Amino acid sequence: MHVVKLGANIGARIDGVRLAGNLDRSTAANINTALLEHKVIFFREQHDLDDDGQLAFARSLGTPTSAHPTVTSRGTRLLPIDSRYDKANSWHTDVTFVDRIPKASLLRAVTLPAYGGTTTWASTEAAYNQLPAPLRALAENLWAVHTNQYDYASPRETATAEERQYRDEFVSDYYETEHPVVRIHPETGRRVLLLGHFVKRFVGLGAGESAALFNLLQSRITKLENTIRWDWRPGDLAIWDNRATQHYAVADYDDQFRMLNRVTLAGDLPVAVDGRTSRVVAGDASHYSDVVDPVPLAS
Ligand SMILES: O=C(O)CCC(=O)C(=O)O
Ligand SMILES: [Fe+2]
Repeated sequence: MHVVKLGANIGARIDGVRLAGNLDRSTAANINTALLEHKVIFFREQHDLDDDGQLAFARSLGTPTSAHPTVTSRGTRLLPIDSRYDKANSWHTDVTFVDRIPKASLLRAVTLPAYGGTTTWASTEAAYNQLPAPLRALAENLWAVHTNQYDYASPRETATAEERQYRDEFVSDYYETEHPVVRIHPETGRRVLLLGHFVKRFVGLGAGESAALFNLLQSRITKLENTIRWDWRPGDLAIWDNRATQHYAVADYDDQFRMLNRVTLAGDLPVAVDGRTSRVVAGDASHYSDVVDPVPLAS
């Protein structure tokens, strides 16, 4: 296994591993270590990996969740990321509207457009490290309200019937959770920022001040130096640490069809700098995901 670093703050490609075979425990542990260090890792052209193989590989790294808390009509184990329904061209960390934020996601390219359709990830650890002391103090004392009824989910005039159907399903149950803006990463012990497009406002602040502060912190996360952009080939698999990143699917492929399959791994409850954990305001996510405290994968 050969880890090729792709950027100073985020991203590595892993060569020399065939994911469809039965991976031994030490290889799985090395992959997890690379994931923690590089935040998003890429495996090129794993053509013999099918849905079952993707799930089996995911199980060597953790405990899969069901497909999604609310989007359940398109399969229960894998979530198809299908351009006809949603393009995810907005910066986010996955599923932060529940308390048990996923540890990681594994995304595999199935059908790609002839041009465009890259995905970009950003390191929320680098963004935290770059904060000047006064902004760190501010962020460490801030809590955000995350909900699945976020702005981006609101229906647009131009939405197609498929997009409307997807959005209706997305908000078919209401979830709201308060998370610290700075959380201690459960495996690395490092501080990371926790924001993204499910944030509705900050606890104790109104809409206007929340928007100003959100933009200030969010723009530090998505600074280009903190990002890595992946140009997919069929069979590519990306894994991101969903506790230390945000991502954005670039919607620059017109009306072409694009499909990738996602398997998500269960995570734990975020812990703030002062030791408090995230708090559910509405919704019960226990059918979606176990709360899984990280166990070191023995090498
Ligand atoms: O379409 C992509 O590249 C990523 C979509 C996304 O946000 C996800 O899979 O969580
Ligand atoms: Fe996503």
